[in-house]
Amino acid sequence: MCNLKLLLLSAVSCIVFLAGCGGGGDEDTASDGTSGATSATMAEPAGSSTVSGTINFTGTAPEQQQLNLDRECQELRDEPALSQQVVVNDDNTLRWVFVYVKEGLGDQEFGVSGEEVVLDQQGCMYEPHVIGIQAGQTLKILNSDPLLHNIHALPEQNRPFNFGMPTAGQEREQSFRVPEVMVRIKCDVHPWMESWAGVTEHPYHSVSGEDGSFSIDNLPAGDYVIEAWHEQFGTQTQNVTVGDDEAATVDFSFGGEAAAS
Ligand SMILES: [Cu+2]
Repeated sequence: MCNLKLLLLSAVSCIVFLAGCGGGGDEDTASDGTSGATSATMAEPAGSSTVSGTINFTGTAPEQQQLNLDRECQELRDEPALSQQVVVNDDNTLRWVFVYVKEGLGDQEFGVSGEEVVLDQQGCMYEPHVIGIQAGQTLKILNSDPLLHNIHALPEQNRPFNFGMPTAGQEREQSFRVPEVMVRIKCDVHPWMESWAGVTEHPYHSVSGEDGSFSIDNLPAGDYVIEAWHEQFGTQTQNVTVGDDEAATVDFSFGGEAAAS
């Protein structure tokens, strides 16, 4: 009887999430070796340079819109859910900007970081909204909610993945094989749920936080093109030269007149 019940359950979820069960093709991701944390090494050669800075916002900061959650999701939350698309901090800096080394590392090869990048589903929102991850690095996807989410990645260079996570405490590992800035991730059950992953060949990336700052550490000395990406304001690049044991500062400005390139 137990087996029959299981069979019925999976049949039902297949009907609801056809794409996740049929042509999803994500099953082999875990066995292709790219997500094997045990064999991963830390990125090398680790340098001694740092490029850091602040993402400033110019113009009038828009109000963060309150999202229209369904009742089931609202009941999980103490506070209303706010849109994460444009988040201007109190000090007029911009959150959720993905900053990375776009050019300048040449043909250097980097070991894949053994650290997992965690993407949680919590209160019917993704946490965090923007992640940086190396190609081949493990992305650990969690469901902290006692309800069904269907996580759906929509890359152009990488293999898409799409599957349901029906219970609280569920975990699943994925990875992206090749660099891609950016990969959109959404939930097919809750249309407001959206997250972005910046996938790079190397570990030199950062996401601006609650003070608008970013920091790219352990860089080798060199001449670099640094790109900053924001989902509404597009991308900007700047050149920077940094020597051994040096720290260089690169600030960006988005919004207002300085909007998207
Ligand atoms: Cu969801």
